[in-house]
Amino acid sequence: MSNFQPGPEHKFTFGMWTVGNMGRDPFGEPVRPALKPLEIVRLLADVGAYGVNLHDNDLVPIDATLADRKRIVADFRNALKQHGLVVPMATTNLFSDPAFKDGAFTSNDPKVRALALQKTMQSIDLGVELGAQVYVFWGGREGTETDVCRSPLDAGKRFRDALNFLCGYVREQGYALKFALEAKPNEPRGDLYLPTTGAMLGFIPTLDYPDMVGVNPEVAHEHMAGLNFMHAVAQAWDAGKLFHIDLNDQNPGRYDQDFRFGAQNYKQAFFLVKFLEDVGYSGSRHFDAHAYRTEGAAGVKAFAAGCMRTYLILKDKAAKFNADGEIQMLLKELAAGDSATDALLGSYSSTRAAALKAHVFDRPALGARDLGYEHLDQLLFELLMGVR
Ligand code: GLT
Ligand code: MN
Ligand code: MN
Repeated sequence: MSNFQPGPEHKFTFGMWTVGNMGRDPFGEPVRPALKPLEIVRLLADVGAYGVNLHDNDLVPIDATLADRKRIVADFRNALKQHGLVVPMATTNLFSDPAFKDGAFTSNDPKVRALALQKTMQSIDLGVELGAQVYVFWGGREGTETDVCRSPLDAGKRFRDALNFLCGYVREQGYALKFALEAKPNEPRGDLYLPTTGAMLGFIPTLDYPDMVGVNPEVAHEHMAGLNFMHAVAQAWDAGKLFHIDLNDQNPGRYDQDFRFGAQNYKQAFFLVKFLEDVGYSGSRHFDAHAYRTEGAAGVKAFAAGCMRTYLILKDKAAKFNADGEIQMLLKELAAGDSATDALLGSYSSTRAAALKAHVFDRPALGARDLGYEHLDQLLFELLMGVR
């Protein structure tokens, strides 16, 4: 792990919209010039990324002719080849165009819903043409400012119908493509439907082809909802649904900040990286973030390099944590078995239930046990701060 140099084996990817972010916000104009797709590819190759992900309109303008599209895609493919970058994930922009101001798949207007399906099929074709294996659905405008306009039941049904339709399309085309649903609690709408990764996980089994559909949890989105991101990721992993992940950072209770990975919560970022590495997550480590608005070209590069370097530093810390004799001994002691009661636990049997009912516990002794988490947590702090 010397020098924390990113390589293709780390599967670090960035959205075109991340390093391409011009620093526009609701209060201010862009502070950085627009980068051409080919400049983005060069920049990402320079900093050592493995891949670049995109919305349809990050590459092909919404009003491009077929001839334009052909030329743009050919140039982009040449640039990818020249710089050794891949496109593992693609998605659709269903939020920028005013036609989608009241949602895309969940809109009350059937024409808007049909347009959203058409745009997504075309964008799926583009993604597959570029090699994408994961297709993300972030419902940027699927929500409300006021619930006077529609029932969330209708919205849910429409969203389900759209995903079922698109699964059917992908199957019929024979594409090897999986869908990953990305939750967010709010912004740009006042409230977004299916606001958390947990909500998405509950929704997936209601689809026609649930095996094709998983989740794309984003750090900042669960933090916006005040949740523990690593717990959400663990639930997704346990369900076999962690198809993709969006890494970035921010504190709870803020707007959608999309800060550099690890910029805000070192400890939570550590537990996340440790989780992904310990379980052997093999998908992209995708950074969905952007440089502070104070930055120019050099700052954008520092931002991208920082995301990957932070991940690798935390990966190294996770290995140190796993190899730390004292920490591991304490963890082992905490979860140590007890031969007298181990036999009482496990799958249900009537003998076990009867034995358990008859067992006498020393409840005060259980409550009086000092668990030692203060010491353990301090050891973690010292390990992370490099004084251990
Ligand atoms: C947008 C959003 C992200 C989504 C992207 C995919 S676009 O930047 O904030 O969280 O992942 O549509
Ligand atoms: Mn975000
Ligand atoms: Mn995201």
